[in-house]
Amino acid sequence: MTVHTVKTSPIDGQKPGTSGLRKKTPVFMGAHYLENFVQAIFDAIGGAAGKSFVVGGDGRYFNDRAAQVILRMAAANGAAKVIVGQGAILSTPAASHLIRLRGTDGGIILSASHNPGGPDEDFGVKFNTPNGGPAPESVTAAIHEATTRITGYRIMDAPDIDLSVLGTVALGDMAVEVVDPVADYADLMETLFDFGAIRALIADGFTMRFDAMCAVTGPYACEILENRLGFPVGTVTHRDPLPDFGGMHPDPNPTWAHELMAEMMGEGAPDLGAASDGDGDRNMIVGRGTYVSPSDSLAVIAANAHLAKGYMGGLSGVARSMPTSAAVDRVAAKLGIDCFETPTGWKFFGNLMDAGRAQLCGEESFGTGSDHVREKDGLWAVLMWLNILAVGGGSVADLLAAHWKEFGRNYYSRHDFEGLETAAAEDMLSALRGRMGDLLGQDVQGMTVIAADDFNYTDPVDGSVSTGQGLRLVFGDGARIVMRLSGTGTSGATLRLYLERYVPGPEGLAEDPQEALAPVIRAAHALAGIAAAVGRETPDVIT
Ligand code: VG1
Ligand code: CO
Repeated sequence: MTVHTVKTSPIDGQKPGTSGLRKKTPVFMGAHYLENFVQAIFDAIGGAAGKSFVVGGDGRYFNDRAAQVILRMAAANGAAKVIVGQGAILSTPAASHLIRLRGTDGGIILSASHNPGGPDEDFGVKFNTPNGGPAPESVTAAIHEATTRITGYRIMDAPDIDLSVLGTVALGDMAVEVVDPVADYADLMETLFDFGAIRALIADGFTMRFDAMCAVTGPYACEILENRLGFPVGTVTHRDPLPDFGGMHPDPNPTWAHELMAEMMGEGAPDLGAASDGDGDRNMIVGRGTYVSPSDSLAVIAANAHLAKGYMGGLSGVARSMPTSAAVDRVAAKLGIDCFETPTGWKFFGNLMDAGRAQLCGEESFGTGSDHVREKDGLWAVLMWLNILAVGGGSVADLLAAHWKEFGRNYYSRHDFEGLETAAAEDMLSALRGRMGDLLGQDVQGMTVIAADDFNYTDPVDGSVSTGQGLRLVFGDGARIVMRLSGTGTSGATLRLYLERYVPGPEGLAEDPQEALAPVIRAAHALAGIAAAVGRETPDVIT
């Protein structure tokens, strides 16, 4: 087994976005592309010599090949050990857990998460730090910098490792330990939730449907929901992970998980419906005939987490991304705990969780999780809902109605405009940014602008500053508009328009969100001139 240093030169655009580096699969499969990026990761963290890493991914096309390349590169770079999920499979939260459980020097996750997979779709690579969380901006910046001055990468000449067999084998001087991707994660869930109470709920006739969307959560959901909790076989649908996700778009929202939505809104729907994304870190929660917005899910979990055994002592604090609705803020205020507002992307929660300041975190984009790992965690959220319903009683609809009655309702929606011309979208936002000062005090759609800015964040733990994280317009009645461009796409630009309006109740709590938000939507279009700037009136996806 010889180690080669292969000559290479920098490849443009290897800049991680909101969550790792994502590109079209053929780009990642191009000459030196993956290798350059992986070498840059090792270089940026001071080399791999003597270190241990976790490697695994969501099983999408090229996952298996990329894992073999990374193993040969880790060995050539002198790593001591790589722990890899069987078949190179690990959900993002399971990888985060394994990094923490084994105390490794980090991990490399192969995933483009909610983006479709396949030979012509998307692939991605993400580095997680020893705390188990996505690399913070300082590390991703160092990785990007390393990609711009790379001259060679180290790789070992060796046959493929058989990753279907559990156990430890040698690759040169490096140990490769192939582990069951599900077992440790499932054990962790049993420490957090009351499986006995959930089993009793099931024995009482409670039914559920979990749509794994042909992505990585299939094996996890089958083991936990069917094998360990006792839901009947077939509760988990689209349960076999496929390299192209069976052509599904593994993003758990009403648009892409339409099969689940149809079942949950139809006759004889199960009590609870849920779906997860490509890499298992997102969740959608649906009750019988009742869609739960992710921002509301976060608030309901914050208010009821004490019903789960892992959280009985009460939450130390909560955090949400800036575009996420303020529903959880109201719960935090009642509980008398801190509520932090961070930029979009899970990497910003890591420091707060490490410092013990935020225990529960969430994003409007179907991401919820706690400090049990350092990633958002789809199945965790589903189990939390099951635990809350099992101990607290009632239906999803009852729980939501009671929550709104107590706290009022933050009507919320996100409108995505996809495939825009990047320059036009950027120009629109910079024009709006330039006019922010003038907008103060203006009346639009019967609402007055009382604050307008571009969100900047100073991390309260390490003082690092992140600028330009989204334009916000706040109105006198508590309504809010946020606009930013997606950092996870692989072609063109996606404008995300986030809309929110608070209704204290007791009247007006059961409106259709799009109707309740109609004036806010009109105000957003009028203020930003979306149609004129990017030529689009209607969004592609509404969540
Ligand atoms: C999106 C979401 C963000 C999430 C990110 C990664 O980012 O808005 O909340 O953290 O995806 O999620 P953006 O930049 O496209 O808005 V995942 O499950 O795709 O890793
Ligand atoms: Co994901």
